[in-house]
Amino acid sequence: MADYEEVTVLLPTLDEAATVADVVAGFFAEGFKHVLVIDGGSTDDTPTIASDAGATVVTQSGTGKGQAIREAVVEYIDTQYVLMADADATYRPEEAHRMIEPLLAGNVDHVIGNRFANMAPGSMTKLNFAGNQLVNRAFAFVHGRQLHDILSGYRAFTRDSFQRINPRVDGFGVETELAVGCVKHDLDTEVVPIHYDPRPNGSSTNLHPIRDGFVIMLTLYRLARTNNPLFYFGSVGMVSTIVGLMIGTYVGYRWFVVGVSHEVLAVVSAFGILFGVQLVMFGVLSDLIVTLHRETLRRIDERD
Ligand SMILES: Nc1nc2c(ncn2[C@@H]2O[C@H](COP(=O)(O)OP(=O)(O)OP(=O)(O)O)[C@@H](O)[C@H]2O)c(=O)[nH]1
Ligand SMILES: [Mg+2]
Repeated sequence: MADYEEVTVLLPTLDEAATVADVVAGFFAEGFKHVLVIDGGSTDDTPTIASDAGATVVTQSGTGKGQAIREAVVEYIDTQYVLMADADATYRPEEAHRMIEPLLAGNVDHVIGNRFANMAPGSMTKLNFAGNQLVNRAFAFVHGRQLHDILSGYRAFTRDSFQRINPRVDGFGVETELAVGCVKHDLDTEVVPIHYDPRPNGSSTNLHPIRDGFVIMLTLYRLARTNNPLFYFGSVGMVSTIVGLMIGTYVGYRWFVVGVSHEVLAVVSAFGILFGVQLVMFGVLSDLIVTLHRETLRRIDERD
């Protein structure tokens, strides 16, 4: 068995009393030495149960899974590697070796467990499944890299790379931000196929699919500003241009065919087109800056 002295298993918890003991025990059984539970103020006995199972338990100072992960990695973890999982028994500790191996071999900075490789029936609702697919497609399109399952909660990374990404979001957008960070900082990332199991009976979700789905999509878009500015500005610019052209066509039709003029609509149309084209140009320029900046960073990295 590999030596896991430099690995901390990180489990964020919020009301996971039904499962946390098994999850903690599972990771110890696989040979991990440090299990850190960061609790979000559970109203059940999660912290006591986790601590009885042998984990180090701390309470996060803020709210949300993202804030919990950030606080844990920055304030409490001093090992070189972090293995992050949910405390809801949906990920298998037996698969931790495969998750951590690429890191220990020194090949990569960030490992993502791909739940879609082996998804047990009933582990994800239809809505969540569709939402995940949408987010993964949007990510691949906007950020230009296919990572298969960017929202996966089973991840392993070097502490160093986490600090380089420096995620800022507090809630369920944290996985998105980590994935975007991998592309932005050009980190070596590996996708490992894993199993995803249903939450056991008596355990309930903290995820609000609509609200959190919206937050995730917004995070994806917001982070495009520094990663793919052509999309960030260009998409809004295109919409504005198209709307302007459509209104313009209507105004033209009414003027030439019917003989009625619409001054206000004509102004709106002109504004939409001018604003849109300017935004697209701005996107092209920003894209240029980002590309050059990346090139500079790559050269600096090469020299170290
Ligand atoms: N510390 C902390 N942990 C949280 C918070 N919200 C969720 N968690 C934990 O983060 C992990 C992931 O949350 P889940 O509710 O399982 O979300 P999910 O895996 O996307 O959704 P499911 O399909 O329901 O499993 C679980 O272990 C939760 O207990 C929070 O605000 N603070
Ligand atoms: Mg879960």
